[in-house]
Amino acid sequence: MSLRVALIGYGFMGAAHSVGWRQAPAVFDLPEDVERAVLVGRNAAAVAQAAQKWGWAESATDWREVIARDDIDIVDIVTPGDSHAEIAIAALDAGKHVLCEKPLANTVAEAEAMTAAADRAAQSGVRAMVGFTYRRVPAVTLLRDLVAAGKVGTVQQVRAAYRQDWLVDPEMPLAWRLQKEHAGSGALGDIGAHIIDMTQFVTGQRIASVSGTMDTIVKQRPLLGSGSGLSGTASDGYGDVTVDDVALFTGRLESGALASFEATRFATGRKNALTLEVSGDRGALAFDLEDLNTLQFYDRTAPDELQGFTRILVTEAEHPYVAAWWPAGHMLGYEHGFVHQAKDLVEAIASGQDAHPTFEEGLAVQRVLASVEASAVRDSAWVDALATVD
Ligand code: SOE
Repeated sequence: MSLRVALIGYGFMGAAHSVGWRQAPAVFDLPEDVERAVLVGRNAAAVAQAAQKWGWAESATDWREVIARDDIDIVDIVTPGDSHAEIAIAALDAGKHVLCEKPLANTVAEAEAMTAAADRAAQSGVRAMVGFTYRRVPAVTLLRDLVAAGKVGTVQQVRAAYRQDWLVDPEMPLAWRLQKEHAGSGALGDIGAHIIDMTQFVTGQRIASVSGTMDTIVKQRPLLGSGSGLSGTASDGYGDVTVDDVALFTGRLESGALASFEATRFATGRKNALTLEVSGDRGALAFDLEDLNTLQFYDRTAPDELQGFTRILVTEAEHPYVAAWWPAGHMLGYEHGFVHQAKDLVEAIASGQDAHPTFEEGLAVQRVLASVEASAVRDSAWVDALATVD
């Protein structure tokens, strides 16, 4: 049998997910085959062209019609955040497995409704997963495994940063990611969500409370003229930026350990720099996305003459996901996370297991995002992130 996928959206993430769906059955021995059935988008000519380029059998313009089809098993949502809830809930109610891009929603209320729909659908074996793809970089999965195995001992502090610089140019047009009604928030929800999820994933703990501050550095930008997404060109008029450019926040994990976070689109010179460091009483682990095939490990229990960070080359067959790829020392890249994501979802569907990160885990991230925003408007007061609503 094969699982037939409908992908809704065809921007940057549409390309990345298409690679994932194409490569997963070619590289891994999946329990079910995968078919790239339909690519959905609003512009008929553009979506047809993308479907042909990325190997989708068909294209369509109406996601509701596609979801109603009996021959679709998985609905993969890569649209802007303002349509995640409507599409995901409709797909789950129609009995389709769902993969939804991060952050799960634009608000906690939407994420709660989506999680309730996922819980209902789970009773008939339907799976719902959020696309926090970086969990599936082998070095990040290994980091999580090593923390769980006690290699750093008790986690005492976490340092996380996700830094980009694509907004430093004030003439960069007012794309959907800069509009609250479409994106929910700015750097916070787009890239801060990744480091929140990664912190909760690698420590196995939720972020219980936060104190944060946010800033919008360029407050007006040229309206989008021709083009779309982030690659459009500017027109003459200007409009207000309604989201954050920078979010800085501190969190306390459930254990009480402190974690610091920086999410910014104004880190001049930093293109896609994500770093995560976990410090414990026995050792430390550090990950850097710009060097994603490696993990740094410091073992405090090693003899004095061997003290120092060790660079683990995460390309051994014993490392997560790696055995199916190339011999040791042959590197993986950004796109492999999307392949691993497709593989893990197919395996969860076939085995009847939860597909992590579940919508419940996506909702937990959403509560942290809302808590940072709530804290920022209250002079950085500490906000309980476990129960936060909008
Ligand atoms: C844009 O900031 C973006 O594409 C994010 O939306 C992705 O989640 C991240 O992988 C790269 O940067």
